[in-house]
Amino acid sequence: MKISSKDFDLDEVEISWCPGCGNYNALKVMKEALTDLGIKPHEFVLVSGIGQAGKFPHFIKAQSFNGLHGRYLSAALGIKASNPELTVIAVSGDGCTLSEGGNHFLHTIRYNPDIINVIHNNQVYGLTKGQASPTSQLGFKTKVQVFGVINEPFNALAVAISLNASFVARAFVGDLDKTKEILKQTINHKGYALIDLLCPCVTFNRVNTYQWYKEKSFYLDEAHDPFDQMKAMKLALDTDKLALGILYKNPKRKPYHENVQIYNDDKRALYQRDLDKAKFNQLLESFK
Ligand SMILES: Cc1ncc(C[n+]2csc(CCOP(=O)(O)OP(=O)(O)O)c2C)c(N)n1
Ligand code: SF4
Ligand SMILES: [Mg+2]
Repeated sequence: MKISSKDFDLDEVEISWCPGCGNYNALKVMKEALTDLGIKPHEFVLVSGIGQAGKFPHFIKAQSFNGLHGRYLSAALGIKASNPELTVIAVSGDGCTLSEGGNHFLHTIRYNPDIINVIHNNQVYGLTKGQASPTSQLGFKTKVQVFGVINEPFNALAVAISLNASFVARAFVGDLDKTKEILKQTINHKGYALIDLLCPCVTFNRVNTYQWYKEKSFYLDEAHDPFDQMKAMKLALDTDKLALGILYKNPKRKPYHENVQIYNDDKRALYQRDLDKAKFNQLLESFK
């Protein structure tokens, strides 16, 4: 049966984001990308942390898991590893992913689970009312950082490329059509697929606005070779001109679940297997 983006709507839910928040476009684009790819609500799981972006699964019909702040990626890895049939999409903010969850971010890239990681990057802590996040730019003033941010911003794309992540992309929610195409490629990738989604916070970040991102960004064209790690790194390190599109792909990495012993001889998801009671009892005995 053909699906439409309305199949992902939750009728009785009131969306609590501010009018104009970039998260609305992120939600719209996600529903449309899933529709185009024919992924039905029961075939994917949305996993999130805490924050405005972390509310994402509350506003879309899907199976979902709302984890702890900064801890959503390990839940996503576990879900995919126990049921590789599911499409697992992990969504959270720049703060949740790169500050509270910085350690999990690094090691998830190393594990290379077959998940999609969407960072709604608004360069601020939105939910807690506008403190600087790890991606806030130098000099960004807030009620806490009254003299402006003094720490160098965390460059998620450069870090991911340096760790040889299997897929690294950037998109801007101000451009729905192109973002949808980039997101579809991200979802289709096999292995850890990161998309840094520039997603303005219209209430607490009056510097990095829709207009600011529009002026600062440009699209990669066909001349860009996404398999060239050094060129991708150069693009990621350029924070004056923000490259949009697929920056880097590493075809050499196998997804995590294909490397673990439990799937060597039996490709079935864990839920499809019978419990081996003898082995289970043996395990329990071993703890006595
Ligand atoms: C362990 C922990 N530390 C801090 C908080 C408070 N907290 C909740 S959301 C948030 C910031 C979220 O910022 P970000 O991830 O960028 O998401 P946004 O709201 O901007 O979408 C913080 C600090 C918390 N809930 N748990
Ligand atoms: S505070 Fe910012 S991130 Fe949160 S809903 Fe409002 S505009 Fe969006
Ligand atoms: Mg944020």
